[in-house]
Amino acid sequence: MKLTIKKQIKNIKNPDNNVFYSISMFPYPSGNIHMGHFRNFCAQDFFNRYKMMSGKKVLSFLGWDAFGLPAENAAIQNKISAKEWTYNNIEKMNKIIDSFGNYYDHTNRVITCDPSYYLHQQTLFLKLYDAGLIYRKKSIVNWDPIDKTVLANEQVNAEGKAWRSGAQAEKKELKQWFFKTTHYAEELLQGLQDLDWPTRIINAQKQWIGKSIGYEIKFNIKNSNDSITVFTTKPETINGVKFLCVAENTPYAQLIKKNTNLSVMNPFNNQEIPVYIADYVLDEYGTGAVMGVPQDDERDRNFALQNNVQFEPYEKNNSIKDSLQPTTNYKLRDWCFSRQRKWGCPIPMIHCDNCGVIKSNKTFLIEDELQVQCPQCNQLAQRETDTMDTFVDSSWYSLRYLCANNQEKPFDKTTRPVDLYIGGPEHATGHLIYSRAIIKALKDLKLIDFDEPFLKLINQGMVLAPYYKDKNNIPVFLSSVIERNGKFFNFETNEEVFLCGIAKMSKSLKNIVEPTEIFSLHGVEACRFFIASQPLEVDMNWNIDELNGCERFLNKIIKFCNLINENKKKQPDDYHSLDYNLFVKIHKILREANDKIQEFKTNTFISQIRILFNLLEEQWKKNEKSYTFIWGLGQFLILLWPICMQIAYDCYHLLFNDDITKQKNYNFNDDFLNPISRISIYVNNKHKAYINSTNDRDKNTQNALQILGNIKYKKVLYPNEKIIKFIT
Ligand code: ANZ
Ligand code: ZN
Repeated sequence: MKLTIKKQIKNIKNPDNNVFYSISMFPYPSGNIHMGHFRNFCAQDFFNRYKMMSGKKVLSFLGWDAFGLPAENAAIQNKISAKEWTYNNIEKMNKIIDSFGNYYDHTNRVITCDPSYYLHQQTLFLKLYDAGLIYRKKSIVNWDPIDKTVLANEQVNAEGKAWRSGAQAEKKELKQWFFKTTHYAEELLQGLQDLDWPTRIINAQKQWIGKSIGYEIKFNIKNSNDSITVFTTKPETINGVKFLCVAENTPYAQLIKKNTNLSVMNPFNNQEIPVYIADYVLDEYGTGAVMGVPQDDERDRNFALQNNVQFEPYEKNNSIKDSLQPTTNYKLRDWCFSRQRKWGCPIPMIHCDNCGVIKSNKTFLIEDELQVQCPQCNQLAQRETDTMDTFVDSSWYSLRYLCANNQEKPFDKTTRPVDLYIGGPEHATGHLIYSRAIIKALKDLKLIDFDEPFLKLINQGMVLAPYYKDKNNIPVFLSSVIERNGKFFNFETNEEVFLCGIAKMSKSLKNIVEPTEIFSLHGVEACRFFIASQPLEVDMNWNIDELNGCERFLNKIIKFCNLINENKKKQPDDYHSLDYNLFVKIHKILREANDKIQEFKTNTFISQIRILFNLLEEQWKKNEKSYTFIWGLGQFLILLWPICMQIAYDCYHLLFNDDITKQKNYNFNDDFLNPISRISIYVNNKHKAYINSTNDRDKNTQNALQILGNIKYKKVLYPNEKIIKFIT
């Protein structure tokens, strides 16, 4: 039997190969656990447990991304504190997560709204501030007048309405705190090469960083000593330039406002051209000014048509690049991370009338007085009331998990990058950029010795479910729908309902499946098995028929193990012989299954589990019992254990009176090969089969002939104890 070498999974840098640090993106304590959590956390657990079975020390934790606006809003509505609301929810959610059966190290708990976390975050802030990586500047922000907070661009819709309150967002100039993400633009880009991440996330980050190599060209203003410099990636279009456009918030715009008849000279052909202010030019990209080439650029053309600027074909200047120095620009912006919120990590800065805005000499609890003594002049001053964006909290929690009980420091030498990180793709250009940038900064501060937080990333797909509506087009709860003869009914009202499609589980479509409810109906292990049987990175349909199928399969396993156990007790002698053919078959399946889960392909792993079970059942039906058979059943249970721990544990204990968790995953180089000594059979120098060896040459010859179907031969040779050769 020839086994091919399987494609290796990418060899990711792992400082200590015996440790596997593996976490899911930590949840927000909203109070609800949904199937999306279940899928994400359980998938993580499958890999964790598989790694445990392979002898790795698995580090896995569950924490809470516990600051944020919903707690504050709930506090206003429900008259309980944001803190109480948050901790109640954590407790509630923890109970449900416990029932998933996942492994976590609970001795190190990270809850970001806990002082044991956010006080350390303030010390990190101060270090980053000292390093010049944090600064304060005026910027125009989207302001929500109802929620009274700054909104990110993504939080304002096309009509300019705030995402949460629905208020018309206002533009406001405010002083905000920024982290210098741009300092890391090139490193963030280069670092992507070493990451084992989904291609679409890598591409999204590349695009977000937006590296662009171009040239700066200076246009002198007519009758003035001033000039306007543009950034262009197409300098060869210089002869087609019909105007310059500058962005509103630039010093250039000020010049135009002063002199509305401003024109500049094209340095390459001395043509005089007008200058405009246009909102398609970004103030924070390049130089904030562009040269308009209506002939070749669509935005420039639209602008020219609107403003009656004439243009015609022109000659490209292909040698212009020789006289210019290339410059690099990035789309990436510095990160504005201050929020006008109470329920967040305080920013440890002081506003003093005498000294200005200065560093605090201590960290603050949320509840601390706003009035403080200035550390420089001892006068009464105010501490900063803005708090940090929750993405600051989530940028370094993976470091803290490993040493969450360290009271002196945010983290220590035991911290390390995450080997396997699982979470949704929606964080591609948010959390996953912020965290990478902060980790790079912490490395620069020599606080850690690695510069990427997450070595391997997997995005799990969403959990979808069918949704139904009644004849008035009103959604009906999925749990109230039953099928009768191919039609669907609401069993509470007996009215017919109609299947409308499959969509992400949501309250509005009433197609949510409650984890606790479904566990009590089918058992959590059937649900885990169902999750594992779907390709992890693709959206999955929560299909009850398929879940029922999983449940049936698990019941079959239990029944089968009971049956074998009874038989083994009655006829133990049947289970001594070695069946080499069966061994090879099982071996092949085990090899395949192990490869698949190492490639994080749970669905094909499950297929191999099913194939192995079918093989064993077949064997049993043919009444072909052997030591190999019972060994194969044990291996089957070891494979199953990461998915269905309880069933695998109980069955293993029943059959072998041993603890399954003390076993190891099957290994191709394992000694299992050795106790079975085999002989190769050749016919005319062609390898045909193997048989188990006996010490008797004649017996071996007879056995071989039996397999070969009693062929006629001229001669039989025994070059050594491992080979029989027939010459016909
Ligand atoms: C002349 C030209 C002719 C341009 C042409 C493009 C096509 P990327 O690749 O994204 O870097 N540009 C420069 N600064 C800008 C700003 N602040 N806001 C908006 N647009 C800006 O794009 C660079 C190109 O985008 C530059 O090259 C410039 O227009 C424009 F046929 O210059 B180009
Ligand atoms: Zn002062």
